Amino acid sequence: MERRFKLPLSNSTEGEADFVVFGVPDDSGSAYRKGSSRAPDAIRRFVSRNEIGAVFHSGKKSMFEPEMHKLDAKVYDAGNRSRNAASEYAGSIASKGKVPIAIGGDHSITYDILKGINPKSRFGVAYFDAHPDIISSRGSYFGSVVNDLLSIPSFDPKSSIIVGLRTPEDEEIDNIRKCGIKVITPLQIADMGIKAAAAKINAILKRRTYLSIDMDAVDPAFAPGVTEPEPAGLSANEAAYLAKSVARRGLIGFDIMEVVPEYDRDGMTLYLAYRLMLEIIAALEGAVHHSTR
Ligand SMILES: [Mn+2]
Repeated sequence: MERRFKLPLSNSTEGEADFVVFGVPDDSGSAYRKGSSRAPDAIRRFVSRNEIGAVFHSGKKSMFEPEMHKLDAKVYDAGNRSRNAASEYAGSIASKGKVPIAIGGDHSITYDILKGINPKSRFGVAYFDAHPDIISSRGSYFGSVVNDLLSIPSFDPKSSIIVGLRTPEDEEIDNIRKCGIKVITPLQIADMGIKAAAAKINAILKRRTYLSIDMDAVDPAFAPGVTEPEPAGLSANEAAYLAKSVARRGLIGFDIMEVVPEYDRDGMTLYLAYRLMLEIIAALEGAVHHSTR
């Protein structure tokens, strides 16, 4: 039996933490290329063995410092939950005014988590993904997440945006138009510049926001270890910049999905997923205390 690792960012108890991370090792919603179920523990193992991101409180192990300062955030790594338990757990975390952070697993878990959180007032989603995941001819899998979200009464597609989209199917282009969700492609981001792109994304996210990151939003050059790699994606830096600009609004929760360790190279996707998590928490740190839930 391999010993279980905790994320080095875990520095608090469940009761005291503002941010609670949990893994959902489930890829039953993937249509093919399974393996994202192994991501939560692979990320923990990789960053623990390399002592990455152990930055907190004591400051004794500053491997790097998100936003060039030490995080004071209180974070708890709660280990793994089954899909059903994750839904319930995310709800209980959010109801205590903490930010639930999920590591997938396949992207369909995002729906289970938002169903569990069940936001009372209207909310939008910042959905980082190469694919729009808005298939309606089939449900409850990683290709139908955004369409499934439409069944949550407080979900507002018009205050939501798919960031990094580049591979929609015909059916999905129709569904995007029908429900009014916005999109921004990597080429549009390149054309307008990163600052204008961040402003555009935040102008659309008028409401309380959930951030969901499918690692395939990022270019395979930076994140090869994903279920469905698509070329010409966001750079690692663009993804971090845009995710942080969204996180500064305050979030009702966020997740990082679809990492497949088996297709990774030298842990680079595992490391980037963790780096994004640290950067988002750093951006949230200031926002969390004055966000309205
Ligand atoms: Mn996806």
